[in-house]
Amino acid sequence: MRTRTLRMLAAGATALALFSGAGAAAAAPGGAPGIDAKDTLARSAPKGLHIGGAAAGGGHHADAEYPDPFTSDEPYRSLLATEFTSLTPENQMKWDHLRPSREEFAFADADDIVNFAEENGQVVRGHTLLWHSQNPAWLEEGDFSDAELRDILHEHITTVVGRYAGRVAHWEVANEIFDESGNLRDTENIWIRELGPSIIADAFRWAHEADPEAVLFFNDYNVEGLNAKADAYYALVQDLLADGVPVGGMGLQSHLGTMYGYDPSLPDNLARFGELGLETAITELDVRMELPDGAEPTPAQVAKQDEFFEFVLTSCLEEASCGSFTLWGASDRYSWVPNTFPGQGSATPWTDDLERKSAYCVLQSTLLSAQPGGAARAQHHPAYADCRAA
Ligand code: 9MR
Repeated sequence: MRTRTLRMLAAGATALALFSGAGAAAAAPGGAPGIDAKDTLARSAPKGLHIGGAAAGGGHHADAEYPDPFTSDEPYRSLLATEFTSLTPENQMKWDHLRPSREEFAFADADDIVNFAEENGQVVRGHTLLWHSQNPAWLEEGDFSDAELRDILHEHITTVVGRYAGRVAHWEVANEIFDESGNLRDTENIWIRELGPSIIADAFRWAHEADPEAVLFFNDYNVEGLNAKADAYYALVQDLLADGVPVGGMGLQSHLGTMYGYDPSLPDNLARFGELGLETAITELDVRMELPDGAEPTPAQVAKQDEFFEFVLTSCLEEASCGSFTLWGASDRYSWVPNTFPGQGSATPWTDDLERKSAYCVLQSTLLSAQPGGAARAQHHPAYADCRAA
């Protein structure tokens, strides 16, 4: 029986219906605006569920007008430290960040995040080791033999995973290896194209050798529901497990948009990977919306976004295998969305100024309702009315 399901049932009606209390949550002295260190997502979560956030830096931030968020924005760092129990380096462990050349590893930014997480009692989700995107030119355009490429990947995984052995709890080993039809990306992905699909199993084996304790994940977008892409992972994972490959988890990124809807079969999809013995995780949740010409979200868009966040969180809370719930961005200011989809945005639960949005309140109340005795506690929790009123 799934413990968290029981907790949710015990909590009774949906979280939103339970809130009627009023009151004010004071900001912690020295903390980020709107943050009370005792009143965070991390503190609201039931035991056994990590609440994660992406630590912003690298990637699209490198071309932005603002300085590197993770290393220089103190209120943002304070938010990361207090709201989350898990951090994912948004870009700082990707190949283009870690590997300026074949000979070099540039670990400074990744080390900063791992050290920060340790200081704050957080776990780290490593992201990522085998991907078709954000690879350095020296790799993509190099003229390597198959044997050399294999050595390069082996050395990378052994060195990176080995460096953080015991300090990175989850590794998203293989990222986005299937296309929407469920075919391996065997032209885009240099490793699969040059070395064949068996390199996927090797990557998991090498990662496991370098850190036997880390839980090793697949990770992808558009695999939230029961669809062709998710089916491809389900079939591959079964084959790999039958061969004794140390696959330990399935990550559903969950980049959603209010204009697209969400797939109601998410709980069934999580459950089937759980039944294979895998840990499951929501790894990159955000919910974007169309905001042409800098428009503000309408009440209908906000309501829809609230519903999407609540649905994904509830799906994870109700599934015992779902051990981690990560938000891809802890401020709209740093979200990848407007950069990739001009005219879209407002995708995270925090404003540009790190103020909590309606979606934050929904996440917090949904977490509180999943606590043992959650209904009673949630009913009187002052944070909800306060942040709804803000
Ligand atoms: O958020 C990341 C952004 O800063 C980068 O510029 C972008 C480059 O591809 O990658 C973003 O993160 C992606 C993640 O690593 C994998 N899943 C999709 C995410 C959003 O594009």
